[in-house]
Amino acid sequence: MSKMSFAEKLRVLFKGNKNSDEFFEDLTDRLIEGDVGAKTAFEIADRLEQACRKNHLAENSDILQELKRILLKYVRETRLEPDMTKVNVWMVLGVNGVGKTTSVAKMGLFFKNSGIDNIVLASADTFRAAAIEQLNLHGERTGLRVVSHQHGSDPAAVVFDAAQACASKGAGLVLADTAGRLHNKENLVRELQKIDRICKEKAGEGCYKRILVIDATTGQNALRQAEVFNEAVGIDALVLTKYDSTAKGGVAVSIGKELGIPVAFVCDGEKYENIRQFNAEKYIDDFIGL
Ligand SMILES: Nc1nc2c(ncn2[C@@H]2O[C@H](COP(=O)(O)OP(=O)(O)O)[C@@H](O)[C@H]2O)c(=O)[nH]1
Ligand SMILES: [Mg+2]
Repeated sequence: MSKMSFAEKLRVLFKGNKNSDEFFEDLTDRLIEGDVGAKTAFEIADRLEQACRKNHLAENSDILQELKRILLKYVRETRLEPDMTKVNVWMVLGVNGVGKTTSVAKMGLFFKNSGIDNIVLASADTFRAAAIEQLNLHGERTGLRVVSHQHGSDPAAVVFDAAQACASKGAGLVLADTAGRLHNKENLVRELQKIDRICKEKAGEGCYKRILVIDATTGQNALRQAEVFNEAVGIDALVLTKYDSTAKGGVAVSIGKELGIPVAFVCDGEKYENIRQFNAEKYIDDFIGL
């Protein structure tokens, strides 16, 4: 398969005749290859075609600006900031391997570096012993406090203790790592709902967030994951990981359009500093090569 990015393919496409049906069909194909999702890709191409006809757009730059405008309507952006007068509890969700544990540590350090203290990482993926060790190691490296119980214990109890520890200082931020066994959907949903209740109970008014971690390289699987977790507990925001390892990245467009879930952070590497707040406009500019 070609390693060309969507932006590069778009540049090739724009060398041809923009006034043909073929152009919009090819654009649809490129959008699908870019992980936008078939349904959304057809809609985008349709809208662009209509706008081009209606406004007699012929210049590459005008068509690109119109495409940007359309994509920006679909992508959602949010800024996650803890309210430091209260206890904030953020539950971090996602299937195995997407980068939950790494993202918990990255967000913890991100907010620590922005001057927020009393950050507690909760090791609520008690299903795997390695996950607890992994978070402890991140705690040592970043200087962030970690609350953990032993392997196999009740994840909701870990979150409870972490929130308690955080609340003892009046206010703070709990970032809870969770397990992601999607193959056993029913159990996962039950377990998440139990953790969800504790988080809701422990967080201050408006300070509970459910954050879904999505691997940007997984394409339309990511949309399905978002649907499952959104149905189970409701998702407030996304963290998009492994943006460094994909030439595509259109998944934020389809999740924004289909589910209306906004992106809060993008991660583009394994290091702690490889995290930034999501900027929809910059994301679209990168995507289409503006
Ligand atoms: N290239 C890259 N790798 C990442 C990123 N985020 C996480 N990873 C890697 O993905 C793997 C799984 O991460 P982990 O946090 O353990 O996933 P979890 O199972 O969801 O907790 C690890 O090797 C991470 O270093 C990212 O933004 N870019
Ligand atoms: Mg993990």
